[in-house]
Amino acid sequence: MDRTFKNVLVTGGSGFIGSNFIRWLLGPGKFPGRVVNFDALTYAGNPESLDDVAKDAGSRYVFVKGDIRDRSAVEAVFAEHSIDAVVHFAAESHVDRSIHGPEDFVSTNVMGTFTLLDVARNAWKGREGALFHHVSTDEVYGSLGETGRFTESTPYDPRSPYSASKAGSDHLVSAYHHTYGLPVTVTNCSNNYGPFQFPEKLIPVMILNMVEGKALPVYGDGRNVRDWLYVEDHNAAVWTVMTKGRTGETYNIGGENEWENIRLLGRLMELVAAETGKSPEEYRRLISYVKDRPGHDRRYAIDCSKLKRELGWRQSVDFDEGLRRTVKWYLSNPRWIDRVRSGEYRKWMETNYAKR
Ligand code: NAD
Ligand code: TDX
Repeated sequence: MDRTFKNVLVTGGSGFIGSNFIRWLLGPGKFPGRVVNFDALTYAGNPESLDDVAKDAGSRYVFVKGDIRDRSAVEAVFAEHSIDAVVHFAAESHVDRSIHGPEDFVSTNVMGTFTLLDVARNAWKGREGALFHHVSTDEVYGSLGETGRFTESTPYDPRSPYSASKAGSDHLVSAYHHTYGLPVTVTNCSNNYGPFQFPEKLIPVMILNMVEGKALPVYGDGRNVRDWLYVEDHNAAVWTVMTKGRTGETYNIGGENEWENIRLLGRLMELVAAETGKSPEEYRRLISYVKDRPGHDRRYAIDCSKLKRELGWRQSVDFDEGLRRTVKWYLSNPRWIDRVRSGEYRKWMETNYAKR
């Protein structure tokens, strides 16, 4: 029988994947209980991403501004809302930022996860049916050559401060399960794309720079490969694992959809051109090969056959369709874009990207 929950704590629910998760979960016919979004609102968190949900869901949606490293704030939210499940999205998530400033990554991703785990362990002593779901990344497995795919038993080999901090958090989750019996599930997913992604990641950077006539910065030779998955398919997989997955298990999630960055950029140019009425050639002239990211992982590819075989998950959004939706969304939400670009983000871009 599927697991059921009453009060789900979503950490990082104002970020890209978390906000899409909450909108999806509180949509028709999925989950009758309450969602508590606990988010520190860093540069990457924008509560406006959930304005519609806050209006429509009434008391089924609660926002609490708080930091996962703040033990007393986490304890208070567990006690006040009788939390029986955690979906842990909150993290520092951008690889380039982790290269320039690794400290926040270790602090939030490792110490923050530790704090959450420890509070959950104390809050759930003797309680049946609770679950801590940890959202992680394929980057913990390192970098692939031309062939092969990451499975759940691929040894960890993180290369960036970001992926090392996520690997550390994965190990802590596993340790809390084996040592203290905390009921956990873990997912490691490939690259997500879709609406509400902060314009520092490849796809939104490229869409917005095309529209604004700015250079399109391609790192290195542009031949690095990523495996792309529409954010809603990731979120459906997370919920499938939370409700049907075996505790103590890890499930890989992926799009079975590998693209070299430069080829993806070509497709994106066609889709943006179809919306703006310009020619893809105009965008092609904006391509600018820039210095490579240090330690740039060459290729990611996920084997998600365990998730498909055991839990019956399937992705539902085809890549062209998902990219088309994403392009349309970025072209029709200038207010959201201005809002997220006006904060810390802008300062960081000015000091770091200006030097390239
Ligand atoms: P994001 O950067 O868009 O959002 C992160 C959210 O966490 C923000 O709302 C931010 O305010 C919040 N946050 C950061 N530090 C916090 C703290 N100390 N306390 C409370 N809240 C804090 O990230 P995302 O792309 O939505 O990623 C979400 C999760 O999914 C991360 O754990 C990431 O590692 C994982 N993941 C992301 C991808 C991807 O392609 N984006 C792929 C696989 C896994
Ligand atoms: O301007 C750019 N130019 C460029 O060539 C940017 C932002 C990226 N790139 C390249 C680097 C990567 O090969 O595009 C690829 C994708 O880069 P990102 O969007 O930064 O994603 P990535 O580093 O692959 O990590 C993402 O997927 C896994 C998320 O940011 C992580 O949070 C997630 O865990």
